[in-house]
Amino acid sequence: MEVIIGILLILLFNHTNLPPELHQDNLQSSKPVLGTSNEREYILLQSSPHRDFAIWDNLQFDSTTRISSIIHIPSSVLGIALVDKQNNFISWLPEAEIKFDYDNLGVIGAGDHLYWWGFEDIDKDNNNEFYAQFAYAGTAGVYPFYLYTYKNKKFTLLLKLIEARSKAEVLDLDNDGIKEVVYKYALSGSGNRERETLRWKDIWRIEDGKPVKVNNQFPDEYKELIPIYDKALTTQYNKDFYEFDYPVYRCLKEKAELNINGQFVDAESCKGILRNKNKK
Ligand SMILES: [Ca+2]
Ligand SMILES: [Ca+2]
Repeated sequence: MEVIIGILLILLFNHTNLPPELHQDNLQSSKPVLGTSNEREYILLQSSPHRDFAIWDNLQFDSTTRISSIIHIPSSVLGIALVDKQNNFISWLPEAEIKFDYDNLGVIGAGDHLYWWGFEDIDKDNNNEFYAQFAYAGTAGVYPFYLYTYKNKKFTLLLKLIEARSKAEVLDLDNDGIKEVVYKYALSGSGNRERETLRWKDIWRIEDGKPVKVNNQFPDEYKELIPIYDKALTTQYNKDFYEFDYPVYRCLKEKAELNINGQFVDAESCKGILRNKNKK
């Protein structure tokens, strides 16, 4: 037994002490290097709009170009840009640039963290879409989701969704070859109870080049929300807190049931109830 543990320890020790160059399998070129973090080296963005910008990660765009997440190193804020193979900056994607907010001495970008991204033809119109979900540090769990279409050599922002405790998925719900965007979120990110129970989801599809909500085409997707609202409306534990939002839970439940019955609705009017209630 001791021998086996010893071998495991040696293997573990050897793995974590690999020479640094063996950890750099994500990099397409190793020079020039601007700095290092625990995870990887930064590749200096050549012809950069700012000297502190580096390439964080790349997606292949075409034979000469990549879609790159760009990091402003001092602030860890990320943006998205087209970059050539020699690491020359070409252009930012719309609304995903890193900007300096001189009034507040801050840096604004698309997010602090890039969760996942993709570049593929999701609506089968022979033009690829680019999508990315970011995260912002903070308890509300705001994870901005961006969806672009690339047509006539131009990126156009189709969707930018920024809600609390959100999660986007790009998947083909009904196996018809067209992918849907499922965006789950909370109507309020102000407290644990709100984040977990004021839940909603919208289902988006690109139709004729425009994003449209198609919630009622996926009635089964709304069945999982009903028990969340029912529990919030009947719980006895900390009932006072839940009671405060009863009108919102009832509104959400009604909307979910309408989608289950095939009638399209979203939760915009429920957001209105929540806003008005909080004003009082
Ligand atoms: Ca497409
Ligand atoms: Ca589909």
